[in-house]
Amino acid sequence: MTMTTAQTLIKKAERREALFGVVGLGYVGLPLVIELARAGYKVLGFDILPKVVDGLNAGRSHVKDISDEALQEVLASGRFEATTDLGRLGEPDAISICVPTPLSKFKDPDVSYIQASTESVRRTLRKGQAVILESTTYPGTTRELMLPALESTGLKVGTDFFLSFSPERVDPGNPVYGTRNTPKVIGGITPDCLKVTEALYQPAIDTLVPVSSPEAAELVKILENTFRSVNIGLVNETAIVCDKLGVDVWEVIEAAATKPFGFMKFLPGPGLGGHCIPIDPHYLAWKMRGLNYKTRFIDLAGEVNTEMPMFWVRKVADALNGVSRSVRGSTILILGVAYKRDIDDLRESPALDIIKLLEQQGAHVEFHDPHVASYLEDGKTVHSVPLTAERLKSADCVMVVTDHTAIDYRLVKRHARLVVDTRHVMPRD
Ligand code: SAJ
Repeated sequence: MTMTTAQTLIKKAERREALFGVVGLGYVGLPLVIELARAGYKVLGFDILPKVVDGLNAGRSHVKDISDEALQEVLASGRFEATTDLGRLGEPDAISICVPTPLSKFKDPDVSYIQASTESVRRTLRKGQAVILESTTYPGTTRELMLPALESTGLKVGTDFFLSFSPERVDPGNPVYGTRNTPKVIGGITPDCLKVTEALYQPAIDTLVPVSSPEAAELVKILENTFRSVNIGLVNETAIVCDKLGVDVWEVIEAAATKPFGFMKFLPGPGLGGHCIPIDPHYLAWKMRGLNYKTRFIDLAGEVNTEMPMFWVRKVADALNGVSRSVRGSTILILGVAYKRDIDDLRESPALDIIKLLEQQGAHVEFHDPHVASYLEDGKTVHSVPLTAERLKSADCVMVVTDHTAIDYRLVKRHARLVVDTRHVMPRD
């Protein structure tokens, strides 16, 4: 009895004979490559950046969570090769698409990378291939945007090829949860799409969570990140409320967190950074606008979170005012510019907004970040300055924006004349 295409692919997966393709070798795609290779698959990685591909093939990882050693081990096993040649997308039996889904400057979803990848896959789509979209996107993208393109080849989904959505859940810098031990949600266009995708991921991921459709899987991811954005917005608003009432918001939150049920601790901060939390909820807001529904929580959380940089700049102005100084002409040292602690990523970092606001008010701003040596600001390179007693003493105000563990906060406390601490990390004794 001849096996169906689905059965053949499932067998190949069980025997680790399936060749796995991963499109997009960044902080999502590269960890997935490593786990797939460790599980026994041969993996062909695709990226549009030659320097990324060359670096990976030379055993150099550009992703903080993946060490060169882990990459070299996988290369030495002969189970990984990176290429820029998208014409080779006909080779893999499974293709995971892990490309960015940023916002356009009008805060609309920018699904151009998904479209470009889908087009590349379409060109070489063949019988027996499974395509899995991992990039966070609005509900409906898999069915409305990818499916028609792939079926325009004449191949039938669920029979000739398979299409699913399985959201990435990478938490950069998380020392406990990685790609293998984070449960993975999967939604297939057809039941066989789901079965095939489960068989393909099963060897590399400890726990799989099947759901009934790609839309459900797309919404799971958006709900996860909207949950964070809304709760961070709530504690940021609480920080503003406590400031007006002269109450310590961190004391209030720590005490609330002693409730053993029904409460989850989030902490106020300088605003919302990263490539996900500030962005993903707007994918849903955009989709629902098209259906005449206003997602008020998402929009309101976005408003509160984006006003936090200005809130903290006003705190700096108040602190300087307290010592009869103005922001204008003051030297302000920013500690930490990455969007969260112990990583080097600057995307959407509120530190950049804070620096811009302070400079607009005439301050001279320097920064120290142990993970960020420099970054490009309006075409010029700004370098991290060494954290020394002299530098601290000479600053009119020191502002903790990202609470990297590598920073010596006792040194800051000893020498800084004024400190504005947006992360409540300074020693309190
Ligand atoms: N933040 C706060 N207060 C908090 C928590 C976070 O102000 O209580 C800020 C952070 O400083 C950061 C931003 O929010 O600027 C996002 O922080 P994050 O901890 O959500 O970190 P991300 O965006 O790197 O990763 C998140 C994942 N994080 C966690 O679940 C802890 C997860 O939501 C997703 O897997 C990931 O986004 C993604 O790729 O979607």
